[in-house]
Amino acid sequence: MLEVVIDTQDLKNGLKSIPIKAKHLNENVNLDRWSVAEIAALFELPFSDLIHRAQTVHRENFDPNAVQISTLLSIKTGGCSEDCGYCPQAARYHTEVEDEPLMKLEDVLAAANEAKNNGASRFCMGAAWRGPKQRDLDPVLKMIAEVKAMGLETCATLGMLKEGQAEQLKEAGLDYYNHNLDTAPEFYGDVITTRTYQDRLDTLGRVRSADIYICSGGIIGMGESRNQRAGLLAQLANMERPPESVPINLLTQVEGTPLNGTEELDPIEFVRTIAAARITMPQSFVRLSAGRQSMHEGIQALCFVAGANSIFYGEKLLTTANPEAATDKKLFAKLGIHPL
Ligand code: SAM
Ligand code: DTB
Ligand code: SF4
Repeated sequence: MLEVVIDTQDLKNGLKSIPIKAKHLNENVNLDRWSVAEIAALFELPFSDLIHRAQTVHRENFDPNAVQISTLLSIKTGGCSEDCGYCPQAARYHTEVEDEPLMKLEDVLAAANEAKNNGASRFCMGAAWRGPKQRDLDPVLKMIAEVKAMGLETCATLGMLKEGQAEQLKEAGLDYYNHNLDTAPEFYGDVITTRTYQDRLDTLGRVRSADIYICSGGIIGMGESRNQRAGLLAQLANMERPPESVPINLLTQVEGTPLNGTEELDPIEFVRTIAAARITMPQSFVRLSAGRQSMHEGIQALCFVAGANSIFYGEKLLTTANPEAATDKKLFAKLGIHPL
């Protein structure tokens, strides 16, 4: 039984139309299943054909000149117990990142206010935790409620969630939870050993059950194969409801982390990954995430043409650099892009 459902929130978020196949009566069941081979075949297309297909899908679903902007804040930096091979915040790696306490509420609110004044529509709070303990969660709930009250969309990335925690976040006013699958299941063990792929899927399940929007994607350029890039996208695209927001990060190499020194990914391959994400997840916001600082603006422009329609904005990601707001404003003006 099919029905066209026009959700005013979707319209507000910039969706132009809702394809009939994507919305079912009473539940949003994802009818599109993508095999890894089908996605790998997208990567193999001549570049112009791939971009044309991605841009066509993009235009069917979104305003092609609108880009959603989120600002990130690291509310708890460093000292993390996990062993994610890319991450400068893991305590076990010798990087320049220090273990800092949880930020004070007033400082978080000042940063959120600045992000809002700079035009961000969403404020994302990140913590270098394996997952929040209850005594950690309580002050974060307060931050979420107050940021929401400022009229910003709220996002948090706090690690793995236990039973009941997602409901508390929802109750506080959380709109999005970011928790990345990071890579394909078969490459995952080469990057992280302190939590499993299934742990990540379980957290995403809890977020979905609590009716919080999912932000989940991964990192490209960690030495994975093209097939494994396709494998990550298959995991995301084949979810019962694909994530509303899909961050595609280019590995930011940080001295002291195991993945520092990995062979650099060809930028065109990064654009291809964005295009494949757009085609396989037509209704998701695809975020051009970490890595923009080292990316030529021509490559960023190609990413927007390939269907990226969200970025992190502001000169810092969590601990590493992001382009200055003024640089991004110039790029948007040059490309005729307007923020959502
Ligand atoms: N500690 C929480 C967790 O890992 O679930 C939340 C914060 S963690 C830093 C959020 C995400 O940032 C990671 O899942 C990873 O995808 C991304 N990330 C971390 N370091 C990165 C790097 N050096 N380059 C690109 N992405 C990175
Ligand atoms: C995501 O996918 N990328 C952001 C956000 N979610 C939390 C984090 C990127 C972190 C890059 C390394 C750093 O700044 O520490
Ligand atoms: Fe910790 Fe998150 Fe970094 Fe992994 S990615 S080491 S969980 S802060």
